[in-house]
This record gives sequence, C-alpha cells and structure tokens, in this order.
Amino acid sequence: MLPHAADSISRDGKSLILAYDHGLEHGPVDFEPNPATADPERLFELATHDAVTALAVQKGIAEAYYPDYEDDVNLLLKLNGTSNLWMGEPDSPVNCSAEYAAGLGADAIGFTLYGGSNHEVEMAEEFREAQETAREHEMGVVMWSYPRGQGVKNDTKPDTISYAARLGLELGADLVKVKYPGSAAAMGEAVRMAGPTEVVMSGGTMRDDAAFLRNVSEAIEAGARGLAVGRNVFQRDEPERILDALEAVVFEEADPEAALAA
Ligand code: FBP
Repeated sequence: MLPHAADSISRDGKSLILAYDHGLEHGPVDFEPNPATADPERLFELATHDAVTALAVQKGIAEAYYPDYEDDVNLLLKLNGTSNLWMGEPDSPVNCSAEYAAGLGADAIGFTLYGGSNHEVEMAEEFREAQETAREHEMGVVMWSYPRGQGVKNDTKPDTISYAARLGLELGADLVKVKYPGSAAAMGEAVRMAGPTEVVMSGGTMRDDAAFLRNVSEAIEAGARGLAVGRNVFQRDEPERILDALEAVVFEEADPEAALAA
C-alpha cells in the first residue's frame, strides 16, 4: 500500500486547492472582476489563509514567487496547460516535468487529462510518466479529469463525470478534480467510482455566495473531499470572506447559511 501521498496537500483528509492557472488557461479576462489578482503575489498571500491546503500554479509563477512562500504555502505544480488561443481539439502541452517540479519544492503535481479528446492517448502516456516520477519523489498526484473533445457531447452529465472520476483511480491519481455533475446523487456515484482516489469538485464560473456554498456543501455531503477553486474565490471583492466560509463548510461541515453569517 502506498503512503497517502495527498497528505502533503490535505488537512484532516480534506483539500481546498486554490487554483491559479487561469492566466494561461483563460487569459487576463479572468482578472478583470478583481484587477489586483493579476498580481500572483496577491494569490500567494491568499494561499496563506488557513483554509487553503495548496496553491496550484504553472512553472513560471512558481519559479518567480514560490521561493518567498515555501514555508507558508503548499505548492501544487501544474505540469500541463494550454491557452484559450488554441482552437484545435482539446490538448494540453506538458510545460514542466515532474522532476523539475520536485526541484522547485512542489508537494504535489497537477495534470489535466482530456478523456475523449483525439489527444487522449498521448495525454495518458504523458500522465503515466509524470505520475511515476511523482511517486519516486513522494509528491501527491492530482488529475484535472475533464472529458471533452469530439467524442463528448455533454461534459457534466452524470455518466461522464463518473467515468472522469474513475480515470483518476485507474491511472493512479491521489485526487481527481471533476466538474459538478448536477446533483448530490450523481456526485456520490462519482465518488463511489473513484474508490480510494479522493474526488474534489471544480469551482467553475462565479456564482453568488449562498448558491456557491450550498453547492460545495452538497458535494461534501455526497462524499467529495473538498474542492479546487479559482474564480469563485479570487474574482470576489473580499476573497478572504469566502475562504472563511469555505473553511467552515469543507472542514467543519458547517451549514452554508451559518458559515456565511459568521
Ligand atoms: P475555477 O474554479 O475558476 O473553475 O478553476 C478551476 C480550473 O480547473 C482551473 O484550474 C482552470 O484554469 C480552469 O478551471 C479550467 O476551466 P475550463 O477549462 O473549464 O474553462
């Protein structure tokens, strides 16, 4: 039995990953609602909040900022990622090796797999290499499991998300990040398919506080072990406030309304 590699980016078996790869994945448009968040330093500061168990960034941002935060922030280094300028079949070039991530002091690696894309075969082979190297360096392995491409008509339908979660288990991820499949029952099924691989919910586009927290709470009740969230934290005017509430909902399983009122 492998050691629980995800411990390095979890707290009491739960994870709240602050995702900040949007400058690559979506471009500057994601920083418009809260312009201060274009500065990576702002996100490293946010990641020192007690609620945050890891910050997910790309190599360039880690190289420039992580040395000042290595005592206070757990680093989840995203190894692949693609820009919104790419118009082809979903794919994600490997921008950093797992070996290099270990050298930067990463606690875990993150890797996107677009199951169903015409590039799934190469992406799975690249994941294999990254996953095995992460094991050698005792880094956790987080899969962004996002089925999409010509073969995928609806990327959040329950069967698709259960399959996405199962890919995490089959290919050796410690945590698998999936989109919410629309209901607690469907999330519970995805969790069941993932077995010992922990399922974390993807944050998605900005929603109001109450709707977002209710959704997170539902996912946790269904067995999800936390979330990996970007826009629903950093696009807010007061990101610390939502992190306080998320801490209560994720780690203390507090009622979402009570968490907001506190
Ligand atoms: P959000 O919480 O902002 O959705 O971030 C999660 C994430 O997986 C990011 O890591 C990534 O940049 C983005 O979503 C990708 O979103 P999509 O490919 O669905 O546009």
